[in-house]
Amino acid sequence: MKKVLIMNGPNLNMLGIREPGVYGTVTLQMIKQNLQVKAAELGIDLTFMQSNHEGVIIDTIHAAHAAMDGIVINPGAFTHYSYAIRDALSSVDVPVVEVHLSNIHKREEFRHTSVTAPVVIGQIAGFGPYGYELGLLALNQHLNS
Ligand code: CA2
Repeated sequence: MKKVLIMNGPNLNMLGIREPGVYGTVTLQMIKQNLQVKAAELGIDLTFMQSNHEGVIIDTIHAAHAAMDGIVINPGAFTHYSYAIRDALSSVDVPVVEVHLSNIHKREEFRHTSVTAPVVIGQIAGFGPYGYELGLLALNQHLNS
């Protein structure tokens, strides 16, 4: 059974709880539950995590080496400036899909840059919570190809 790690960066624990106008009303718990259903359909063993701490995210990426077949990550605001997370992603030999709820390319200028995008297979942005499902499907296809 393939093992996939879903990672979420800072403030994503507030999804559906604060600022519903920007990020919608779906909570991270709801995203997790939906992904668990989709993963079961695909025969994937899913692990889900969220952290507000860069070091915890980096340690979790390192631990995924040899333990996971793939990663779907929404690094949150770390996307735009964390070279440490980028280096961690490129240090492990694990395929990664980057996901964003919002279309970061049509928001503020600082969100247009993703320092992690160059070290992942691909990026999905702008489809809300469905983006995680798309990310899982894309990763699954990559792992099976
Ligand atoms: O669109 C995305 O998924 C983001 O990764 C979300 C990050 C943002 O910094 C990135 O530029 C794009 C922010 C997640 C914050 O989520 C909140 C949810 C509810 C209330 C406040 C923040």
